[in-house]
Amino acid sequence: MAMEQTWRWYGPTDPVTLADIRQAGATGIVTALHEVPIGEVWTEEAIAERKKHIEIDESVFPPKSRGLNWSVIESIPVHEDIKQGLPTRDKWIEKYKQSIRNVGKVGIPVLTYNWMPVVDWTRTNLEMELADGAKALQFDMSEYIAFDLYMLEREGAIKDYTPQQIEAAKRKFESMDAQKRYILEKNIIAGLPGGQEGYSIKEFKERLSAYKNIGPDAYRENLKYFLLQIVPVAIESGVRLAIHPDDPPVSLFGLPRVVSTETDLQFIINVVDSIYNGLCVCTGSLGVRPDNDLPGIITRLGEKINFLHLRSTQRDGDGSFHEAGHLQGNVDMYNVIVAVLKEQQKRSAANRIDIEIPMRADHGHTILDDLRKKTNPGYSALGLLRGQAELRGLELGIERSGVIFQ
Ligand code: DNO
Repeated sequence: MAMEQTWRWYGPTDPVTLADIRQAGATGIVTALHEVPIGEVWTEEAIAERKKHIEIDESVFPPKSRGLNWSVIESIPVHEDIKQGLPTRDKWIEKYKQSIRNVGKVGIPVLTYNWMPVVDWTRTNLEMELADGAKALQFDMSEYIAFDLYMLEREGAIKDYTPQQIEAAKRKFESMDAQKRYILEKNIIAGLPGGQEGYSIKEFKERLSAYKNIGPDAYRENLKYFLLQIVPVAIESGVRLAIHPDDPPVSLFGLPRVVSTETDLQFIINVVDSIYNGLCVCTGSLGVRPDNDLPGIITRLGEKINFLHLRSTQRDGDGSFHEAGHLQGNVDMYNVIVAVLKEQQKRSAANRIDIEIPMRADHGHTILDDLRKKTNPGYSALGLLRGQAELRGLELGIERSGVIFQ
């Protein structure tokens, strides 16, 4: 039984169209109502209207099915007051619950969210040139530290780094001209596509200061509080939650991060033991840490996986990494897919309703014609098409080889 092939679509303004996605071989759409302000309720009408747009082509008469369905929401972002555990959080949690109920009414089965404070996924360079001329997303530790120390000038930041790291960051900073510094700032804090918000340096500093007294333990408790409130609603509504791991899976800017390791994931699923309180396993995010054993995580926590982001990262030393080809880099994609298919077999034997786990190829390289186009970083069509095709081929090979029955 194959995984469900999905594709992230950024909505009607995405340069990659629904027709393109169909041709790429995906049947599931992953998207969000990006226009709804963070924290506000997603209304049943707005969700239903977007679903209809995705699934039915009304530009022809009579309207016809596009052969796609909206199978995963990515994401409904969590309001900062909830993450910070402010007294106002209950008001925002009520709104989140209402969104879950509305998602359930319209019938979208999986809802992705993340618990990263202030910043969502973070990269320093969106155009790292690879040996074959393709471009990849990169997180360069020295650039990140250079930004933190010399551009943001975060109070106390110096304590977070070793003398060697500081020296390397200083050299990096001195080698950059004003344009390079501007781009670095933009990449880090202006917000990547699908991320939560963009900030100016001043706003960013204000956001960071709200976390001054919130360490990892308190931050984890805030997550627990949130889950205890929303999981029962997700169960009632038939919506399977999928928390996305931290990307990268380490603390940035002194902020707490609590969705980075297997122990973190275990904590989350233990809060309420239900398939509705599940995970989005992003192999590229978790794979940045050598202590995350991906096939092992999938085998041990498999029952709770509601969504998969399949991609690979290459560690470049010192916490730096770049996005590798989907079958290259540090992620053992063969054993990842073997573990996923074994999990699906178990689900099938248990007659579960969610046997085919939705997967999408994540973060492709920018290649071919897309190098001359304006694209969403990591989400240009051709690189993802290559990744999706490679993953699909690997999956078929594994299935046919019978290895999952051994
Ligand atoms: C980046 C994405 C993230 C992800 C959110 C989930 O490519 O993986 O932006 O959508 O963190 O809430």
